[in-house]
Amino acid sequence: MKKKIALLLMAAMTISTLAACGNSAAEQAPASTTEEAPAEEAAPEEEAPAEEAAPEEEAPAEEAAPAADGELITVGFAQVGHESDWRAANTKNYQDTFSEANGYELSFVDCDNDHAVQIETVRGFIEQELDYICIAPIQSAGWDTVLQEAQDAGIPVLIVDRAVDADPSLYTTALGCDMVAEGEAAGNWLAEYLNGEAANILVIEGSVGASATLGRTEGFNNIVANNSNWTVLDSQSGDFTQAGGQEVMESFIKSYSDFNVVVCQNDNEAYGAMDAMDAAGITYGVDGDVTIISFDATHDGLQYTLDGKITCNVECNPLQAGFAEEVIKKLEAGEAVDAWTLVKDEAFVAPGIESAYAVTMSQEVLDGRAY
Ligand code: GZL
Ligand code: ZN
Repeated sequence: MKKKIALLLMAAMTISTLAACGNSAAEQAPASTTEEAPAEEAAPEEEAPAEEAAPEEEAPAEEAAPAADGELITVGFAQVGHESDWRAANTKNYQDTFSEANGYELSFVDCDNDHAVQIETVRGFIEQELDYICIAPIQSAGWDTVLQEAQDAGIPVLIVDRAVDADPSLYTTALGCDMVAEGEAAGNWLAEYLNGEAANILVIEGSVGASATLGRTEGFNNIVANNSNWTVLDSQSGDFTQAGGQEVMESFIKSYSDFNVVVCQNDNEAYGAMDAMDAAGITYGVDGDVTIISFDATHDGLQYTLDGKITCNVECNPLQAGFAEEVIKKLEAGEAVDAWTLVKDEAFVAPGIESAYAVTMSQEVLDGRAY
């Protein structure tokens, strides 16, 4: 019943559910299937003049494969934004999975890295009485109130990709990678690689307050603590973007001259850092003065790893929509769901490096990747 009302509401809705962030159309991920023509174009009471009346036979609406009870399952997805290649892969995976052909009506909103927009987006999903709400939280803090509102409205919430700093009883399930473990994997590999050599480390962190940033920083620092001849010279946020990575690396180069390790908390920041080091004539990679560690292991990031430019790349698999769909199918069937689903990942290192903590890159490994 809820779905029927929601669908009617959406049909009546005259505002587009395109990304609420006001960014350029080019930036917005493709609209979901629930975007509506703006109000001024919708004139339901007007009848098309007789001569233009549609032929008696209406072309049948494209039949979507209905869900079990014959209706589309309505899913809202409040996505972080479009800050990185990883995010683009994650967004595409959700749009491919929660398609009408698969029995879903997806309301996708790109929240453009703006926490306030993301909160209002979730409130909008609650008002539309969607069947399920997925949230990839831009930041961990500030979620209790709106999660309580969703729970009061009886709408199951899936926290996906990143984590929220809220009482777990306020949402149905969470899924994603273990960011602390990713940070520790990077540190453990570095200790193995340096084999006792000292390290002066610069860290380009991800977006402030994101669980991916907090976790990777915590995990890596757990290993720094075990290596007395390692020094973290500085740690600044590059906001998970290439421009941010370049900007922070440029400022680091102005302030520090004795660093031999740069940790970038995602591939796009690493691309920016490499641009900055190129411009400054600083060499990096397996044959350079600076060892770069990156996270995400996207296709381009692994190409740089294969080329020996990024020496170690710790994966965080963006293809997570299938896990979210599994949860929704179980809930539709009235089955219990796990509170937490871990999305497994691994680390990769440049050719010629053998490691207990990482897979050695080859063209075959790169060609075998799904993203
Ligand atoms: C990790 C994800 C992070 C990626 C970045 O699960 O949240 O956000 O590492 C992305 O590329 O911006
Ligand atoms: Zn934008």
